[in-house]
Amino acid sequence: MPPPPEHADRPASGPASEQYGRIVSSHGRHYMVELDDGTLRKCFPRGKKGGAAVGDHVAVTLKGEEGSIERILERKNLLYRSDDMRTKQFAANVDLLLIVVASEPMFSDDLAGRALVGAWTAGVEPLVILNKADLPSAALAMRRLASLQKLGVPVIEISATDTEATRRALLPLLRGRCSLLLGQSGMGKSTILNALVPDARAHTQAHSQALGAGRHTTTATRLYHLPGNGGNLIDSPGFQAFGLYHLGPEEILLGFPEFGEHTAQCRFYNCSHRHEPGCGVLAALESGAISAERHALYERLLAEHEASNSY
Ligand SMILES: Nc1nc2c(ncn2[C@@H]2O[C@H](COP(=O)(O)OP(=O)(O)O)[C@@H](O)[C@H]2O)c(=O)[nH]1
Ligand SMILES: [Mg+2]
Ligand SMILES: [Zn+2]
Repeated sequence: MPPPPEHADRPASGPASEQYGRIVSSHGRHYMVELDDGTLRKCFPRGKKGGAAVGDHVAVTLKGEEGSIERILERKNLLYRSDDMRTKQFAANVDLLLIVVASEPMFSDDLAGRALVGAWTAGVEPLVILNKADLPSAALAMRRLASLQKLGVPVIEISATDTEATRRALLPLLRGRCSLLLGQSGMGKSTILNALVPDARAHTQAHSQALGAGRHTTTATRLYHLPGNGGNLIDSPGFQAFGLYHLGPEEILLGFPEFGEHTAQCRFYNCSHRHEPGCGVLAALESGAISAERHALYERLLAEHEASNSY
């Protein structure tokens, strides 16, 4: 059988022992790989090489029950965050980023804005899910999302505790695609996952047992198949920080597509859109065409990037 086109770097005939699969969970140094035949194998990266992420397609060689990851096949994208201490990979080959927010506890505008920038700079389509729509405070959260909605980012309201309604709202959007659930702790990611993947808890336990990893696996990132849907859903641990230190000035601008038309008006070709005279972006900020909150986030990301490169 010829390799599927999205795996162009699969040789038509590799070493007989080499098989292909997808990473469905990661636990420190080892990974769970789902082989093309649907079986799961615990795999280790070859040598000291790390860097594989959940969602990666990989070539592995099997040795008994375990395997080693020989290569990471070509990626469509990689979503990750970074600060001056370290880089944390969320997932690879993501089609849709589900940014989960809620009003109790109230989500952070800053973190939601960063997730959106992360999606756009990686070329991933974003969708904001406002969960806990049953709470009266949800209306306040919705108002705080207005600046993102104005940019054309879709926002849907759900109550994940209403399993049937959640399935009706989300499953059609996730069909045939790989989606990543991202959000702060307490926003309702696990509740959404359990509504969409009814046996998610059982799967999690099976993984933990196979890995001999016990209780510590609760913080792992994991890929689940949406039953009868052809889509996959990746659940990730909640985060309290979302550094984007790896993004340089040009990449940061990709996260602010609404600045684009205004940068054409800037007097200086190398304008940083912060303090320069004759800056089109600052003029748009002044007139209200660009939101103050978005421009403030832009300035924070630039300042963080500069600070991280200055020592
Ligand atoms: N009122 C309400 N509470 C919810 C909803 N979804 C989740 N919760 C609650 O919010 C808390 C955090 O949910 P959880 O799924 O664990 O969030 P996670 O940390 O993002 O995985 C739990 O107590 C849930 O029962 C919802 O739609 N409405
Ligand atoms: Mg959770
Ligand atoms: Zn400018």
